[in-house]
Amino acid sequence: MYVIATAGHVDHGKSTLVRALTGMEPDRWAEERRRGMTIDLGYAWMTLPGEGGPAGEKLAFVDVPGHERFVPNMLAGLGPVPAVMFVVAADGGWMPQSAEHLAAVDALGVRHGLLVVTRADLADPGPATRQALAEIGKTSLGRVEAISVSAVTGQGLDELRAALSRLLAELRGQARGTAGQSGSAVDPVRLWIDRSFTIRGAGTVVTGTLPAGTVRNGQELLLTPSSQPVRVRGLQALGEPVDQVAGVARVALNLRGVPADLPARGMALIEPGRWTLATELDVRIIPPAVEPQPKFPPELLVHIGAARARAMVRVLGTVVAPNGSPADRTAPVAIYARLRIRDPLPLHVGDRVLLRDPGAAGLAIYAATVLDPAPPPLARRGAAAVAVRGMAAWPEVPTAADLLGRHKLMRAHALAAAGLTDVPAAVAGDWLADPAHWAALRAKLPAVVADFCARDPLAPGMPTEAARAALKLPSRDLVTALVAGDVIQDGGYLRIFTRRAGEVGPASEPDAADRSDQSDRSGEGSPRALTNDPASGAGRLPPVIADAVQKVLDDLARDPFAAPDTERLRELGLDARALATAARAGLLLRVADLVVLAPGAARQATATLAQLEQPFTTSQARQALRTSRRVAIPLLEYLDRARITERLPGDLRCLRDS
Ligand SMILES: Nc1nc2c(ncn2[C@@H]2O[C@H](COP(=O)(O)OP(=O)(O)OP(=O)(O)O)[C@@H](O)[C@H]2O)c(=O)[nH]1
Ligand SMILES: [Mg+2]
Repeated sequence: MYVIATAGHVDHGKSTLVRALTGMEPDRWAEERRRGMTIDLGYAWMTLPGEGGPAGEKLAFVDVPGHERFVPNMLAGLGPVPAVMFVVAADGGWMPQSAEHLAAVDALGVRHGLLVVTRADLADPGPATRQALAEIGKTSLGRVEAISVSAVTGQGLDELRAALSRLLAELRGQARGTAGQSGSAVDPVRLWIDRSFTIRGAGTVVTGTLPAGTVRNGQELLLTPSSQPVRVRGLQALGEPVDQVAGVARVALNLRGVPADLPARGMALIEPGRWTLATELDVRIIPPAVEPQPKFPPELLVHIGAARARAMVRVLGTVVAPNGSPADRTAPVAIYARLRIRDPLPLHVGDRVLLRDPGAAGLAIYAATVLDPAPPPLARRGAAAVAVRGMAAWPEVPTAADLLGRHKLMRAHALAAAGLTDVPAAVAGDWLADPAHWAALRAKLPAVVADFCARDPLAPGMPTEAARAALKLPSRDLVTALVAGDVIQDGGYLRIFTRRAGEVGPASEPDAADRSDQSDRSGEGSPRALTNDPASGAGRLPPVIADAVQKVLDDLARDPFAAPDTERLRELGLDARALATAARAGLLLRVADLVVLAPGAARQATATLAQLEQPFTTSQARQALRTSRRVAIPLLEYLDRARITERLPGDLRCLRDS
């Protein structure tokens, strides 16, 4: 089956022609018949003769109104179809809505069609044909066949049927040229609803144009924008019950699970997981070649398929021709904009949307291509300019690699829902990464881990979660996937592999070995307890400080949680800097700037806290550790950071299981 829409000025004979071809009445409403004018979309179909295409092929018409008041209906009819039958009356000639409908056809990127000059019994069709062909030739339709007919005498109707057969032969296997409109039977379903009604005994029925994909009896689809699941309980194509139908097609679906008054024109039935439900989208607008350039109002109407939505427009930037002559240097070749809509539209990258300014005099229509149906927020100053530079470098329809370059990390299902198929291999789970970004993260990880371990020398390593947060990654799995080279992962911790010791250990300043060698040379007077340990790094402490630290450790050996107070530290000549150095060397556990304990205090505290009934209060912990709040609070916070304890509401904590 093929679907073709009519287009053309009011009263030029579109509906009469459809009636003459199909024998069906496209004007369904009494009011339309009384006024002799199409108001809403009409539907009719015919079987084609064999010429130029297979005999018996069905062709469905969507007949649109020509009157300027019904432009939204016209766009809803034209939106999802791949071909157009452009109608001009021989006695009317090229008229305002001829131009407007053609502008809509062009903005939608419709590439297939033919020109029918009607009412040829009333005037010479020559002049109208020549002018219409000239206008059509400038648009996406390009060169089309022209046939003149009279619905009154029947002149030209056989030629028209033959021309329609040839058009369908041309359409077969042809795409409209943008992603998401390729018209293949395996494409995801997005059926734009244009009518909804109730049939007694059957329930809710919707009709629409299915541009691509296959709808099957019993299939579950989602009704946008609410994403309510509905089941196809019955299926008709051109009045005949069928089990399945592939786009392009006109279809009627009997739906289960949806009240009759819910579906409405502009909603869509989509395959779950195959579409991005977009409320924000970045688009490239191809501006009309007119001077002066129109100014975008802050609000426009977005049309796609049979849908129409109000959009807040934020122009991100304009790209002008780089090597244009001075005169047209300011002529934009593309305008990049972010649109915000209230109710989500099911979109793919590459979808052609049409933007319309309803307030403008005449039909102000712009063609736009969806570049990103889920763009990142423009948080920082200058983010819009950066975004424009990025998008301007993309091809007409961006690829998965382009989108990844922008988002850095994306889930495979998000790319699939954006309609992108050229998806690279995942780096972890269903995560995909921009290769350059991934390489940069991998290069950064060792420094992040080393830094953490240097600050917390007695921690068993950097918790994977802490590394995830430090690298601002959305998942710990990504951290795990980044582990390579000197970084090793052990349980929930990351450590640097220390080659010198041939062992895995925390901390390890890369040049610790050199420094301890130096200290060995000049290390006279250092307390044995400190210099004996080859990995301690104590040797780089000035002897005075090493001495003082040893005194602190002696005190702590007697009373492990009685951290020296400021008085005692001053007496020993230990300031925050000295304590930090000692902590970095692994001689002290520094839980706050001026609160130090012996290495191993964390383990000891854990053992003590394990004796308590869980969860425990700070005060219970303080008593069990036989210390003061000055020590207990930073110590507990240290244990929280090391993920040994877990903080609960109400000043409570418990030990984590592992
Ligand atoms: N003489 C003659 N009259 C025609 C022919 N085709 C259409 N008409 C007449 O032209 C008038 C308008 O025809 P419609 O088919 O309603 O025009 P339309 O393009 O569908 O109009 P809208 O849907 O309102 O845009 C009617 O009175 C038709 O009878 C034709 O080939 N010859
Ligand atoms: Mg009509």
